Amino acid sequence: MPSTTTTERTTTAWLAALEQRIERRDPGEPEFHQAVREVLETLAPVFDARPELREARVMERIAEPERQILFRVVWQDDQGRTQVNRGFRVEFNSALGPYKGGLRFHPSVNLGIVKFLGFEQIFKNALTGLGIGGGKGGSDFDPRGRSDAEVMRFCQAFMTELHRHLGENTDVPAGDIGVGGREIGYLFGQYRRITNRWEAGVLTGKGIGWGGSQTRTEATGYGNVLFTSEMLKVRGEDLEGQRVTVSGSGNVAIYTAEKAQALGAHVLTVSDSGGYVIDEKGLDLELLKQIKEVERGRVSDYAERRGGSARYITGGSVWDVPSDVALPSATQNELTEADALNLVRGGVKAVSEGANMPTTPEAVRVLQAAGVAFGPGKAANAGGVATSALEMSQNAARTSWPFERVEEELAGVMRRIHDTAYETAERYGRSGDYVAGANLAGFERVADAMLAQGLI
Ligand code: NDP
Ligand code: 2IT
Repeated sequence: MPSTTTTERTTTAWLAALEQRIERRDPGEPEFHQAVREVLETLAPVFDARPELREARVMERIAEPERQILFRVVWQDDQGRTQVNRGFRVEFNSALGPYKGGLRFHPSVNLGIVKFLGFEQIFKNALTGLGIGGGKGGSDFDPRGRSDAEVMRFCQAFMTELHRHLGENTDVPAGDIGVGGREIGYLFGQYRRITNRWEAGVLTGKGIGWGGSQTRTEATGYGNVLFTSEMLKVRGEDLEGQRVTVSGSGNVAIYTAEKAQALGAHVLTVSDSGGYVIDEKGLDLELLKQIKEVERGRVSDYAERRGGSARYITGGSVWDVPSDVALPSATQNELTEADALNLVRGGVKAVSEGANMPTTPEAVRVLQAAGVAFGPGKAANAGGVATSALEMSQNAARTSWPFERVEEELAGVMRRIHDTAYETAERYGRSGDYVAGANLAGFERVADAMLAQGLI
């Protein structure tokens, strides 16, 4: 039908112009632009079907954060020297609930990175169906090589400013790269001290003894493996006996490996910014946890202590290792077009993003064109934030649920997210395209709430 073609062309051109406006407005934020582009590229069908959304300029509104907070963080190191860092919190969208999303402490953190993460978080959180808005924050503070006392002083200084913007019904941070249980503890202690309130729901990822939820530590990794299993099920397969490669060796990577092993997979690799380990016998997770979670060591230490079956490769790419299933769980843009071509040559069947935006757009295209099942982070790694929302529910009810209950809820959420992404893609004629399905479904939930709430 020529008229449909014309509309589609017009919508695509309009979306491209919108993208350019967003890029011009905030230059120098390449990761944010990439995240916006990846969403806009898939939204034409919904704007064609529902012109009122275009009329109401909902996408322009979503791409503009509701509030951006930048602040100075001054603290003292163990030598008594003054250190100055920058703190960020981007409160992106609260149409569906309080701002919710992690804090990242890494030297690479800047406003563009926080905005990319916050933008992704809006759609991810909408997909969980659990009533949480989107936000993200962090600092260019580098926790690597810092003592516990230094990390504590930094967290206290960071929270001394951030606390005035938070609240269990306002904005609820959690962890991300460089922020785990230790940091959440120090942040919570300082929040409580300043506000004189036991407000458990103001942070998630807390310790089990003081308001934390069972399964939160495991949730992102477990969730991504559950999502991968759902994608494989559609193809009449499961994880039993599959060769799995995992990148990263932090929170997400470790529990990805644990769940994949529990489902019978052979998990071969982990990595860090220095290199990767290939362990032909399959990872020894107890040893990995001891080195990473207790000693805060490197994957090279793992290879040394594991003995014969493990090799450490300095530099290089973990995606050089052929596998049936690849689960990137380190950081953005870590799986490139060349890596994707390698994976396809090695016969990969599924790639699912534990990290946020780890696969470059060119790599996504290669994988999808080759018929590989591709799980985008917004859907595949939503188990972490979903379990954070379950932690908030438990905090609000002043109760705590057993591990099995939270794990069962998590499995249900991941199944629903998979089915929603799958069915939405079908409905819009993008069968099997989980990127389009997740973006369209997440966008519709946020857009409908915004329309109903007036000019916000
Ligand atoms: P951690 O800090 O626990 O671990 C991060 C891992 O990724 C480390 O092995 C680290 O290696 C590696 N890494 C980080 N930056 C780089 C880099 N620039 N180059 C190479 N390797 C790097 O973080 P998480 O496991 O929590 O987070 C991993 C990813 O998962 C991130 O993309 C995060 O946004 C995403 N995510 C996390 C969730 C959570 O609940 N924690 C939820 C959903 C997504 P090194 O030590 O050498 O830096
Ligand atoms: O990217 C993410 O979803 C997270 N880092 C978890 C956020 C959260 O609030 O649990």
